[in-house]
Amino acid sequence: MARCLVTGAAGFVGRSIAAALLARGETVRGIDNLLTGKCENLSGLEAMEFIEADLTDPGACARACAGIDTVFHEAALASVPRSVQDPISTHRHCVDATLNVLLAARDAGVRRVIYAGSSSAYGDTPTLPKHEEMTPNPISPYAAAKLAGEHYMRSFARVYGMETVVLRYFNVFGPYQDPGSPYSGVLAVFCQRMLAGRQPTIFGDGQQSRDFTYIDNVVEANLLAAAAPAGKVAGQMMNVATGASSTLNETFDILAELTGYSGKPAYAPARAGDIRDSLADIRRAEELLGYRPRVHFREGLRRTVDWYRSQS
Ligand code: UD2
Repeated sequence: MARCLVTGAAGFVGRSIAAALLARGETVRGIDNLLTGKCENLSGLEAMEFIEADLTDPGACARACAGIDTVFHEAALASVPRSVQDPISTHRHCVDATLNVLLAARDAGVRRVIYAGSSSAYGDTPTLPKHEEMTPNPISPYAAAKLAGEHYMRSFARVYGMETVVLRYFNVFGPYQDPGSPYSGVLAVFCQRMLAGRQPTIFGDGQQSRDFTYIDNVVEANLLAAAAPAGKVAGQMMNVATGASSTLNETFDILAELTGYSGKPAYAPARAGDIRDSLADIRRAEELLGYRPRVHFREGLRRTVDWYRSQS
Protein backbone atom coordinates (compact mmCIF):
# COMPACT_ATOMS: atom_id res chain seq x y z
CA MET A 1 0.00 0.00 0.00
CA ALA A 2 1.25 3.48 -0.63
CA ARG A 3 -0.91 6.28 0.64
CA CYS A 4 -4.23 5.49 2.28
CA LEU A 5 -7.35 7.59 2.74
CA VAL A 6 -9.81 6.72 5.48
CA THR A 7 -13.21 8.42 5.24
CA GLY A 8 -15.07 8.73 8.51
CA ALA A 9 -11.68 8.75 10.24
CA ALA A 10 -13.09 10.29 13.43
CA GLY A 11 -15.77 7.62 13.67
CA PHE A 12 -15.60 4.26 15.39
CA VAL A 13 -14.65 2.00 12.48
CA GLY A 14 -12.67 4.62 10.56
CA ARG A 15 -10.44 5.55 13.48
CA SER A 16 -9.80 1.88 14.22
CA ILE A 17 -8.68 1.21 10.63
CA ALA A 18 -6.56 4.38 10.60
CA ALA A 19 -4.84 3.32 13.85
CA ALA A 20 -4.00 -0.10 12.40
CA LEU A 21 -2.64 1.44 9.19
CA LEU A 22 -0.47 3.89 11.13
CA ALA A 23 0.81 1.03 13.30
CA ARG A 24 1.96 -0.70 10.11
CA GLY A 25 3.84 2.41 9.05
CA GLU A 26 1.45 3.44 6.26
CA THR A 27 0.97 7.04 5.25
CA VAL A 28 -2.61 7.88 6.19
CA ARG A 29 -4.95 10.76 5.45
CA GLY A 30 -8.33 10.94 7.17
CA ILE A 31 -11.44 12.92 6.37
CA ASP A 32 -14.48 13.45 8.56
CA ASN A 33 -17.22 16.09 8.84
CA LEU A 34 -17.50 15.48 12.61
CA LEU A 35 -21.26 15.09 12.25
CA THR A 36 -21.19 11.82 14.19
CA GLY A 37 -17.41 11.39 14.37
CA LYS A 38 -15.64 12.86 17.39
CA CYS A 39 -12.44 14.86 17.75
CA GLU A 40 -11.47 12.76 20.77
CA ASN A 41 -11.37 9.69 18.52
CA LEU A 42 -8.43 11.31 16.72
CA SER A 43 -6.25 11.06 19.78
CA GLY A 44 -3.50 8.55 19.07
CA LEU A 45 -3.81 9.31 15.35
CA GLU A 46 -1.54 12.37 15.37
CA ALA A 47 0.56 10.94 12.54
CA MET A 48 -2.49 11.03 10.29
CA GLU A 49 -3.12 14.05 8.08
CA PHE A 50 -6.68 15.10 8.91
CA ILE A 51 -9.14 17.01 6.75
CA GLU A 52 -12.33 18.24 8.39
CA ALA A 53 -14.76 18.37 5.48
CA ASP A 54 -17.95 16.86 4.17
CA LEU A 55 -17.98 14.22 1.44
CA THR A 56 -21.09 15.78 -0.06
CA ASP A 57 -18.66 18.48 -1.26
CA PRO A 58 -16.97 17.18 -4.44
CA GLY A 59 -14.05 19.59 -3.93
CA ALA A 60 -13.34 18.07 -0.52
CA CYS A 61 -13.40 14.59 -2.05
CA ALA A 62 -10.92 15.68 -4.72
CA ARG A 63 -8.56 17.10 -2.09
CA ALA A 64 -8.88 13.96 0.00
CA CYS A 65 -8.18 11.58 -2.92
CA ALA A 66 -5.18 13.43 -4.38
CA GLY A 67 -2.11 11.15 -4.39
CA ILE A 68 -4.00 8.25 -2.75
CA ASP A 69 -3.58 4.59 -3.62
CA THR A 70 -6.22 2.92 -1.42
CA VAL A 71 -9.43 4.37 0.03
CA PHE A 72 -11.17 2.85 3.04
CA HIS A 73 -14.65 4.36 2.73
CA GLU A 74 -16.12 4.10 6.22
CA ALA A 75 -18.00 7.41 6.40
CA ALA A 76 -21.77 7.06 6.63
CA LEU A 77 -24.72 8.22 8.64
CA ALA A 78 -25.38 4.97 10.47
CA SER A 79 -28.55 3.78 12.18
CA VAL A 80 -31.79 2.25 11.00
CA PRO A 81 -34.05 4.40 13.25
CA ARG A 82 -32.23 7.60 12.27
CA SER A 83 -32.92 6.79 8.62
CA VAL A 84 -36.60 6.17 9.38
CA GLN A 85 -36.68 9.61 11.04
CA ASP A 86 -34.67 11.44 8.38
CA PRO A 87 -34.17 9.47 5.16
CA ILE A 88 -32.88 12.48 3.21
CA SER A 89 -29.86 12.96 5.48
CA THR A 90 -29.10 9.25 5.36
CA HIS A 91 -29.25 9.34 1.58
CA ARG A 92 -27.02 12.40 1.38
CA HIS A 93 -24.30 11.07 3.68
CA CYS A 94 -24.43 7.47 2.45
CA VAL A 95 -25.30 7.63 -1.26
CA ASP A 96 -24.34 11.12 -2.49
CA ALA A 97 -21.14 11.00 -0.45
CA THR A 98 -20.21 7.57 -1.81
CA LEU A 99 -20.72 8.63 -5.41
CA ASN A 100 -18.58 11.72 -4.78
CA VAL A 101 -15.82 9.61 -3.25
CA LEU A 102 -15.89 7.22 -6.21
CA LEU A 103 -15.79 10.02 -8.78
CA ALA A 104 -12.92 11.74 -6.99
CA ALA A 105 -11.10 8.42 -6.63
CA ARG A 106 -11.54 7.68 -10.31
CA ASP A 107 -10.27 11.12 -11.32
CA ALA A 108 -7.28 10.89 -8.95
CA GLY A 109 -6.29 7.45 -10.26
CA VAL A 110 -6.92 5.69 -6.93
CA ARG A 111 -6.22 1.98 -7.36
CA ARG A 112 -8.57 0.43 -4.82
CA VAL A 113 -11.67 1.51 -2.87
CA ILE A 114 -12.83 -0.67 0.02
CA TYR A 115 -16.40 0.04 1.08
CA ALA A 116 -18.13 -0.51 4.41
CA GLY A 117 -21.31 -2.32 3.40
CA SER A 118 -24.03 -3.27 5.86
CA SER A 119 -25.69 -6.56 6.73
CA SER A 120 -28.95 -4.62 6.68
CA ALA A 121 -28.91 -5.19 2.90
CA TYR A 122 -30.21 -8.72 3.50
CA GLY A 123 -33.31 -7.45 5.29
CA ASP A 124 -35.81 -9.74 6.85
CA THR A 125 -35.54 -12.81 4.65
CA PRO A 126 -36.00 -15.92 6.82
CA THR A 127 -33.01 -17.82 5.41
CA LEU A 128 -30.02 -18.08 7.72
CA PRO A 129 -27.11 -17.78 7.47
CA LYS A 130 -27.09 -14.87 5.01
CA HIS A 131 -24.84 -15.57 2.05
CA GLU A 132 -23.76 -13.23 -0.70
CA GLU A 133 -25.76 -14.95 -3.46
CA MET A 134 -29.03 -14.02 -1.74
CA THR A 135 -31.17 -11.33 -3.33
CA PRO A 136 -30.90 -8.17 -1.23
CA ASN A 137 -34.07 -7.10 0.51
CA PRO A 138 -33.46 -3.74 2.22
CA ILE A 139 -36.22 -2.67 4.58
CA SER A 140 -35.07 0.62 6.08
CA PRO A 141 -33.91 3.73 4.21
CA TYR A 142 -30.50 3.12 5.81
CA ALA A 143 -30.33 -0.38 4.32
CA ALA A 144 -31.40 0.96 0.92
CA ALA A 145 -28.74 3.69 1.05
CA LYS A 146 -25.91 1.38 2.07
CA LEU A 147 -26.94 -1.08 -0.64
CA ALA A 148 -26.98 1.71 -3.24
CA GLY A 149 -23.36 2.40 -2.31
CA GLU A 150 -22.54 -1.27 -2.95
CA HIS A 151 -24.09 -1.07 -6.40
CA TYR A 152 -22.04 2.05 -7.19
CA MET A 153 -18.90 0.19 -6.11
CA ARG A 154 -19.60 -2.69 -8.45
CA SER A 155 -20.52 -0.41 -11.33
CA PHE A 156 -17.27 1.58 -10.95
CA ALA A 157 -15.36 -1.71 -11.08
CA ARG A 158 -17.21 -2.68 -14.24
CA VAL A 159 -17.19 0.54 -16.20
CA TYR A 160 -14.01 2.29 -15.00
CA GLY A 161 -11.92 -0.72 -14.04
CA MET A 162 -11.51 0.48 -10.45
CA GLU A 163 -10.62 -2.18 -7.87
CA THR A 164 -13.62 -1.87 -5.59
CA VAL A 165 -14.19 -4.28 -2.71
CA VAL A 166 -17.37 -4.35 -0.63
CA LEU A 167 -17.14 -5.70 2.91
CA ARG A 168 -20.63 -6.24 4.33
CA TYR A 169 -20.15 -5.68 8.05
CA PHE A 170 -22.43 -7.40 10.54
CA ASN A 171 -23.14 -5.33 13.69
CA VAL A 172 -19.66 -4.12 14.55
CA PHE A 173 -18.89 -3.28 18.18
CA GLY A 174 -15.91 -2.42 20.34
CA PRO A 175 -13.86 0.43 21.82
CA TYR A 176 -14.58 3.94 20.50
CA GLN A 177 -18.16 3.17 19.47
CA ASP A 178 -20.20 6.17 20.57
CA PRO A 179 -22.68 5.23 23.31
CA GLY A 180 -24.15 8.70 23.64
CA SER A 181 -26.75 9.07 20.92
CA PRO A 182 -30.28 7.67 20.63
CA TYR A 183 -28.98 6.11 17.40
CA SER A 184 -25.95 4.41 18.92
CA GLY A 185 -25.33 0.69 18.44
CA VAL A 186 -26.97 -1.45 21.08
CA LEU A 187 -23.79 -2.84 22.67
CA ALA A 188 -22.24 0.61 23.16
CA VAL A 189 -25.45 1.80 24.82
CA PHE A 190 -25.79 -1.29 27.01
CA CYS A 191 -22.13 -1.26 28.13
CA GLN A 192 -22.25 2.36 29.14
CA ARG A 193 -25.62 2.15 30.89
CA MET A 194 -24.96 -1.09 32.73
CA LEU A 195 -21.54 0.05 33.94
CA ALA A 196 -23.24 3.14 35.34
CA GLY A 197 -25.89 0.97 37.02
CA ARG A 198 -28.62 2.31 34.70
CA GLN A 199 -31.30 0.08 33.23
CA PRO A 200 -30.98 -0.67 29.50
CA THR A 201 -34.06 -0.97 27.27
CA ILE A 202 -34.58 -3.85 24.89
CA PHE A 203 -36.79 -2.96 21.92
CA GLY A 204 -39.00 -5.97 21.18
CA ASP A 205 -38.90 -9.27 23.06
CA GLY A 206 -35.11 -9.55 23.08
CA GLN A 207 -35.18 -12.71 20.97
CA GLN A 208 -33.88 -10.87 17.90
CA SER A 209 -30.39 -12.09 17.10
CA ARG A 210 -27.28 -10.51 15.62
CA ASP A 211 -23.89 -11.69 14.38
CA PHE A 212 -22.11 -9.16 16.59
CA THR A 213 -18.61 -8.63 15.20
CA TYR A 214 -15.73 -7.30 17.26
CA ILE A 215 -13.94 -4.35 15.65
CA ASP A 216 -10.52 -6.06 15.39
CA ASN A 217 -12.03 -8.62 13.01
CA VAL A 218 -13.34 -5.84 10.79
CA VAL A 219 -10.00 -4.03 10.82
CA GLU A 220 -8.24 -7.23 9.86
CA ALA A 221 -10.67 -7.86 7.00
CA ASN A 222 -9.92 -4.37 5.68
CA LEU A 223 -6.16 -4.92 5.80
CA LEU A 224 -6.58 -8.23 3.99
CA ALA A 225 -8.87 -6.62 1.40
CA ALA A 226 -6.28 -3.93 0.76
CA ALA A 227 -3.53 -6.48 0.19
CA ALA A 228 -5.45 -9.17 -1.74
CA PRO A 229 -4.69 -9.67 -5.44
CA ALA A 230 -7.04 -7.70 -7.70
CA GLY A 231 -7.94 -10.85 -9.61
CA LYS A 232 -9.48 -12.24 -6.43
CA VAL A 233 -11.28 -9.26 -4.95
CA ALA A 234 -11.86 -6.46 -7.47
CA GLY A 235 -15.58 -5.89 -7.97
CA GLN A 236 -16.43 -8.41 -5.22
CA MET A 237 -18.70 -8.20 -2.19
CA MET A 238 -18.35 -10.37 0.92
CA ASN A 239 -19.68 -10.68 4.44
CA VAL A 240 -17.45 -9.72 7.35
CA ALA A 241 -18.77 -11.23 10.56
CA THR A 242 -18.12 -14.12 12.93
CA GLY A 243 -20.54 -16.73 11.64
CA ALA A 244 -22.27 -17.04 15.04
CA SER A 245 -25.14 -15.08 16.54
CA SER A 246 -26.59 -14.19 19.92
CA THR A 247 -29.97 -12.88 20.95
CA LEU A 248 -30.24 -9.58 22.79
CA ASN A 249 -31.50 -11.41 25.88
CA GLU A 250 -28.41 -13.66 25.88
CA THR A 251 -26.20 -10.63 25.32
CA PHE A 252 -27.80 -8.80 28.21
CA ASP A 253 -27.01 -11.76 30.50
CA ILE A 254 -23.33 -11.81 29.48
CA LEU A 255 -23.06 -8.06 29.95
CA ALA A 256 -24.71 -8.29 33.37
CA GLU A 257 -21.96 -10.73 34.36
CA LEU A 258 -19.16 -8.59 32.91
CA THR A 259 -20.39 -5.26 34.24
CA GLY A 260 -21.77 -6.44 37.57
CA TYR A 261 -25.21 -4.99 36.72
CA SER A 262 -27.78 -6.77 38.85
CA GLY A 263 -31.07 -5.35 37.53
CA LYS A 264 -33.34 -6.52 34.73
CA PRO A 265 -33.70 -4.88 31.31
CA ALA A 266 -36.76 -2.78 30.47
CA TYR A 267 -38.74 -3.87 27.42
CA ALA A 268 -40.28 -1.46 24.89
CA PRO A 269 -41.99 -1.95 21.49
CA ALA A 270 -39.81 -3.10 18.58
CA ARG A 271 -38.43 -0.37 16.33
CA ALA A 272 -39.74 0.26 12.83
CA GLY A 273 -37.38 -1.09 10.17
CA ASP A 274 -35.75 -3.48 12.62
CA ILE A 275 -34.98 -6.96 11.43
CA ARG A 276 -35.38 -10.14 13.43
CA ASP A 277 -32.40 -12.38 12.84
CA SER A 278 -28.99 -11.81 11.35
CA LEU A 279 -26.23 -14.37 10.95
CA ALA A 280 -23.52 -14.46 8.30
CA ASP A 281 -22.03 -17.13 6.14
CA ILE A 282 -18.38 -16.04 6.08
CA ARG A 283 -16.98 -18.59 3.66
CA ARG A 284 -16.52 -16.11 0.83
CA ALA A 285 -14.27 -13.81 2.90
CA GLU A 286 -12.38 -16.88 4.08
CA GLU A 287 -11.83 -17.97 0.50
CA LEU A 288 -11.05 -14.59 -1.08
CA LEU A 289 -9.16 -12.92 1.78
CA GLY A 290 -8.06 -15.72 4.05
CA TYR A 291 -10.21 -13.94 6.67
CA ARG A 292 -10.99 -15.69 9.94
CA PRO A 293 -12.60 -14.00 12.92
CA ARG A 294 -9.90 -13.97 15.57
CA VAL A 295 -11.81 -12.36 18.42
CA HIS A 296 -15.03 -14.12 19.32
CA PHE A 297 -18.10 -12.54 20.82
CA ARG A 298 -17.52 -13.07 24.52
CA GLU A 299 -13.87 -12.02 24.36
CA GLY A 300 -14.86 -8.97 22.29
CA LEU A 301 -17.49 -8.06 24.89
CA ARG A 302 -14.95 -8.44 27.67
CA ARG A 303 -12.50 -6.11 25.94
CA THR A 304 -15.29 -3.66 25.15
CA VAL A 305 -16.57 -3.53 28.72
CA ASP A 306 -12.99 -3.02 29.95
CA TRP A 307 -12.59 -0.12 27.55
CA TYR A 308 -15.83 1.63 28.56
CA ARG A 309 -14.91 1.09 32.19
CA SER A 310 -11.54 2.76 31.57
CA GLN A 311 -13.33 5.74 30.01
CA SER A 312 -15.85 6.33 32.77
C1 UD2 B 1 -27.85 -2.36 11.50
C2 UD2 B 1 -27.04 -3.41 10.71
C3 UD2 B 1 -25.55 -3.28 11.09
C4 UD2 B 1 -25.06 -1.84 10.90
C5 UD2 B 1 -25.93 -0.92 11.75
C6 UD2 B 1 -25.55 0.54 11.65
C7 UD2 B 1 -28.63 -5.28 10.61
C8 UD2 B 1 -28.90 -6.69 11.01
N1 UD2 B 1 -27.50 -4.75 11.08
O1 UD2 B 1 -27.73 -2.70 12.85
O2 UD2 B 1 -24.79 -4.17 10.28
O3 UD2 B 1 -25.08 -1.48 9.53
O4 UD2 B 1 -27.32 -1.06 11.32
O5 UD2 B 1 -26.41 1.35 12.40
O6 UD2 B 1 -29.40 -4.68 9.88
N2 UD2 B 1 -31.77 -2.15 20.49
C9 UD2 B 1 -32.29 -2.28 21.77
N3 UD2 B 1 -31.99 -1.30 22.68
C10 UD2 B 1 -31.21 -0.22 22.37
C11 UD2 B 1 -30.70 -0.10 21.07
C12 UD2 B 1 -31.01 -1.10 20.14
O7 UD2 B 1 -33.00 -3.23 22.08
O8 UD2 B 1 -30.99 0.62 23.26
C13 UD2 B 1 -32.06 -3.24 19.54
C14 UD2 B 1 -32.53 -2.79 18.17
O9 UD2 B 1 -33.93 -2.58 18.14
C15 UD2 B 1 -32.09 -3.99 17.31
C16 UD2 B 1 -30.80 -4.46 17.99
O10 UD2 B 1 -30.83 -3.92 19.30
O11 UD2 B 1 -33.03 -5.04 17.37
C17 UD2 B 1 -29.56 -3.96 17.30
O12 UD2 B 1 -29.72 -2.57 17.06
P1 UD2 B 1 -28.52 -1.65 16.57
O13 UD2 B 1 -29.06 -0.28 16.36
O14 UD2 B 1 -27.34 -1.82 17.44
O15 UD2 B 1 -28.11 -2.31 15.19
P2 UD2 B 1 -28.94 -2.84 13.90
O16 UD2 B 1 -29.18 -4.31 14.07
O17 UD2 B 1 -30.05 -1.95 13.54
